[in-house]
Amino acid sequence: MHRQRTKLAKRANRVASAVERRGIVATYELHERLLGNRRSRRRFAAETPELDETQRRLVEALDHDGYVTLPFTELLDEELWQRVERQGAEFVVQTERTLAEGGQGKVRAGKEFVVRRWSFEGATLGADDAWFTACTSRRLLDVANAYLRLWAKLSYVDLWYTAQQPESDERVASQNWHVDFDDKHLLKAFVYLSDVGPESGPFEYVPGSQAGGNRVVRPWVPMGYGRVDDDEVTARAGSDAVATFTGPKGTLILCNTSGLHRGGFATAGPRVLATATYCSPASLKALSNRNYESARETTDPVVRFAVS
Ligand SMILES: O=C(O)CCC(=O)C(=O)O
Repeated sequence: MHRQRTKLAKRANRVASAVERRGIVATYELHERLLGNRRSRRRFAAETPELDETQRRLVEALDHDGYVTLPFTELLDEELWQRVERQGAEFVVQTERTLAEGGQGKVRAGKEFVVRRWSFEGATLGADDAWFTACTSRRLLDVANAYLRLWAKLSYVDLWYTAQQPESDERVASQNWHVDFDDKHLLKAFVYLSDVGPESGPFEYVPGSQAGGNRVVRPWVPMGYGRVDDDEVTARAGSDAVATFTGPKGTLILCNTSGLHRGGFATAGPRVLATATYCSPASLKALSNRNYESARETTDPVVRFAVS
């Protein structure tokens, strides 16, 4: 009797999850085709940003490969870089102190190897926050909007300290190949705040594997399929297909993570970076949450849209 009830409960749960999933997928499609994204595409088309040569080059590379990389100071100025670098150094001191005292810092369940500056604790960020200033600059935002062909939302802003771990550990969570399932109109920015070599958990990507790209391994679907095995990536994309982003401190990577990516398996020392996510208004995340409150005072409608 008890076993029968357990079986029934499991079945009911499965049905409920399938219904919920269908609801989420339908909501995404509705916002993608009719609601939020249509409005945001119209706004973009009415006021297409004027890009300079560097920005145009970035958008072209993103269109073709789904990623591009360059020194931070080729897009944004040296003074801002120095502020971001200082912010990173302070975060490292604070994090290493916490870890030395036996604390864990701000981590998310299942991804304890990444200590976050803000995580999802509702930070209030303004002009005094260097990385937030970079993320809300028109230089970067215009690239995101021009690539996504709409006014994007800035849904996540953070600093990450990826802790060193033994080589014998198994890769877990985002250390494995996966695609982000909450939106196909995605642009993530990563700025290395430590030198990143092959053993420091470099970010990796399969160029062209982004939604609509020329090397799609599996078509993108909202709520997706999580992890993809190494064998499938090699078999379908080819063993030479992977771009591994080693690079010095100050390297900026822009990437559409609706494509296959992984990173953060740092065995030679910690990896420190600043990260941000630009997405469309239809993103399952933008519809539900953002990890900060903006205290940035601006009358610029493009920036206001991104942070609201
Ligand atoms: O830590 C990394 O390099 C991977 C990050 C990642 O998977 C993501 O931001 O979606």
